Amino acid sequence: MDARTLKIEAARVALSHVHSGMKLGIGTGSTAEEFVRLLAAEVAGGMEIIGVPTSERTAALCRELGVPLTTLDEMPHLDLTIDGADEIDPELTLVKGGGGALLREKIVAAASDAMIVIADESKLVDPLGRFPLPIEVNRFGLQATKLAVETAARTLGLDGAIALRMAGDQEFVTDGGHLILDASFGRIPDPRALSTALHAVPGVVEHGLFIDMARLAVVARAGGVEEITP
Ligand code: ABF
Repeated sequence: MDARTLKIEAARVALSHVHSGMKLGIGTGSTAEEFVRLLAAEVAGGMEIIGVPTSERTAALCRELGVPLTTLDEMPHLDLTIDGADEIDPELTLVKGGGGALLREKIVAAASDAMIVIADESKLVDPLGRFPLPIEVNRFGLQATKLAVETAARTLGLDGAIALRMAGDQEFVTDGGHLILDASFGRIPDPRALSTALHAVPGVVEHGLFIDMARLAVVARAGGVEEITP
C-alpha cells in the first residue's frame, strides 16, 4: 500500500467518529487533507457539521470542497478535532508543526473536547525526536530567542542544531506572522520538561509538542488500521 492510501484509510476510520451536528476542528497537512476530502463527500450527502480550520491552507481546501466553516471566535468550544502529526509516541504525545500550522492547531485542539490524530505508521516513534521540533517564535529578537532556546534545552541535556525554517530563499512565515525554528535535539526523553522550558522563553510563541491532547490515534498500517489509546 502506498503512503497516500494509508493516509486515506486512517482518515476514513477517523471519519466514523464524526456525527451530524458536530463542531469540528479540522487539521492541516496531507493526511488531514484526505480527511477533508472524505468529510466533504459526507457533507454533500447530507451530514451537517461545521468546521474550524487550523490553517489558511485547510480553509481554502474546505471552501473549495464545500465544507462549511466558522471561526473559533464564533464557536469557541468544539466537539472534536481531527489532525495529523509528524511524530506520535506511545503516550500519544505528538510532535506537530512540520506544516507550519502548530499554533492554530494547538489552539483549536485545546478548544475541543477531544482530539483524534490520524497518520500512517511511519509516524510512530519511541521516544520522540527523530523529526526536528518546530518552535514558533516572534520575529523580534530572533537571535536572542534562539540563544535562549539553546540554553534552555542544554539544561535538559538536549543539544543539536536549531535552524530557521526557510521557504526557498525567504523566511517561512506562519499564518500568525511568526517564524519557525526547527530544533534537531534528537531523542526527547522528557517532553513535559522541554515544554515547560520552552514556554519560559519569552520570544517563544508556541512549540510543536502536544502533550495530553490526543486521546486516540488512528494509525494505518499495511495490514489494517489500528486505533491506539495512551
Ligand atoms: C500537520 O501536518 C502537522 O502538525 C504536521 O506537521 C503535518 C503532518 O502532515 P502530513 O499528514 O502531511 O504528514 O498535521
